Amino acid sequence: SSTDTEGVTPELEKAGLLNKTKIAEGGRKLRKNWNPSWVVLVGNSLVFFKDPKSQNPDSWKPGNSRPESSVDLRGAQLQWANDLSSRKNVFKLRTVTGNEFLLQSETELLIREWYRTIQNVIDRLDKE
Ligand code: I3S
Repeated sequence: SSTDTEGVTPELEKAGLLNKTKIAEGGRKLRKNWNPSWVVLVGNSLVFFKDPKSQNPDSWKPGNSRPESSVDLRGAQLQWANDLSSRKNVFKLRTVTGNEFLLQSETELLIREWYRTIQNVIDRLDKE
């Protein structure tokens, strides 16, 4: 975004602990490997941290902690995916590059909030 290029820190939308597994890379199916992940929604990106030390509100700021990976939400798609797992409260995030992730929480309210917040970002980017 323009704020990035100006060196302004983008806005933190949401952060929390979810269970995550990547199920496809560039359209190629991957074997599931569920792990807890500290997930941070900031600007146009969903950023994943595996280090529990990263679980503080400032961890996502540049230089504060090294993310495991980061997903560009522009053009991404979200869908509920209870058919893709025996786990409950699961949704799938698919990026334009064909990377697919499942995100899950034991708490229905929590996963609903994540779904709604990420969808809002995707919708905002679609309109730009
Ligand atoms: O959709 P799948 O393939 O049944 O997913 C399960 C398996 O990937 C399993 O791994 P292995 O087949 O490598 O042992 C995982 O341990 C499970 O967690 C996967 O299923 P869930 O329903 O948890 O997404």
